[in-house]
Amino acid sequence: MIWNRRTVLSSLAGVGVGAGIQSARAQGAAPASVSPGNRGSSGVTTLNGATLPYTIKDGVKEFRLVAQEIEHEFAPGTRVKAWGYNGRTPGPTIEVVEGDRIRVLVTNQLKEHTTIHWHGIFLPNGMDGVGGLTQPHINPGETYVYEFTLRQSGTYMYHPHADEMVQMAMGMMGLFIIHPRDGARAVDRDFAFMLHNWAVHPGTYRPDPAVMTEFDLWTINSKVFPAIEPMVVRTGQRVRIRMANLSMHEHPMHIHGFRMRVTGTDGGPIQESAQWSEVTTLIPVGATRDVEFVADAPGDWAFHCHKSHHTMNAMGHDVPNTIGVNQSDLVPKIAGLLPGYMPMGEAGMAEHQMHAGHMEGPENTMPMMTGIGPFGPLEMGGMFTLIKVRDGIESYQDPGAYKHPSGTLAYRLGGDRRVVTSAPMSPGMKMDHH
Ligand SMILES: [Cu+2]
Repeated sequence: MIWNRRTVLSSLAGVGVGAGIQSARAQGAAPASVSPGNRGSSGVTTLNGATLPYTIKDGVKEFRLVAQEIEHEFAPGTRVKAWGYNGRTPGPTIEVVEGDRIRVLVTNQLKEHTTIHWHGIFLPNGMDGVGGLTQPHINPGETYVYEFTLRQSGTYMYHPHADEMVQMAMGMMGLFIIHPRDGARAVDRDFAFMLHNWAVHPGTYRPDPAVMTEFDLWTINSKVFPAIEPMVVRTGQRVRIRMANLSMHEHPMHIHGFRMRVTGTDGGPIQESAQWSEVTTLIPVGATRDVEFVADAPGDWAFHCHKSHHTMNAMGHDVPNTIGVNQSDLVPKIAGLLPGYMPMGEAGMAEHQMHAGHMEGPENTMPMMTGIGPFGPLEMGGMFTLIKVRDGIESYQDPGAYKHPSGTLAYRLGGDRRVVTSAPMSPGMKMDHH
């Protein structure tokens, strides 16, 4: 079946986009750059990310991806030399409409060969991007052209299929989102991100691709809490979250305050009668999941991986277990050998968070637990962020901490049960997500 311009434009209108905006974006887009915002033309917000602009040439949407080494910051305090596309990891999100014909020019600025595989997408075999099998590798300095017509909708991915273990460990991956041509399944807020793991040994600057299971950074769109953008939503809006996982572990992603309908996988949309509800949905390795919910309760709701080691930043895993161990008689002995030694961990690890601000760790290494909320330390890191639901907001800027209405806040038994208003976060300790 052939999709003419009118069909495509009307389908764009169906997902809330005017044709004028679309063509303005297309004309204004510079090749091989990313759009200034993280919100795509059809409305997907890639957390801390960007949408790849395109130009239209002979009715084909033409995109450019440049594979390259980049400087990347997981959160203030930890920077690495990673690999990505167009200056970022994950690469910019490709956002298109079912029926589009697309052309992607892939330039390799790495010092080794690469390819791009279009994960989950129906295409001619020779466009599948498996180096050595369906195409020669893209050597350093070369540009390859992929061109195909999109025959499906849903949430997919792109990633190298060449020296894959290394290139994905270094951060090379991106989202590929195809909107249905009939405008079906429109939502008010449409968020997307990729889950990943990194081995950045404390004090080092390059991810270690040899690590197979013991990673120390767990990221949402290559950021860790508190640097992950919150998902800001107006009360009553219908929300979709698209999650993709190219890490080496599965991630049970957990929502507070709502239940999520699982509405799609990288096999495409799930028909309504077959959708199911969960508050924790597993994102398997090499898969995507779409979930939807109606944000009918205001608040600052946590959203995170439920593997508790995945909401931590860098930590040693080979430490002796000191919980319940009285170390008082050992302190003078150890302090004689290690000046400044502090015993920790007898009652638990919460005190680690309290020391994070003034105890110096290894260079280029964030504290294991971090983030300060209106009521104190959050003791989180890694794959943790917030869904901020607010009544009547006009802007999706971070609205700050939620102010709990009287009578809706847990209180200390025997304490003064006054209305406790959320204290503003102290400057310098706020949850920075840029
Ligand atoms: Cu996880």
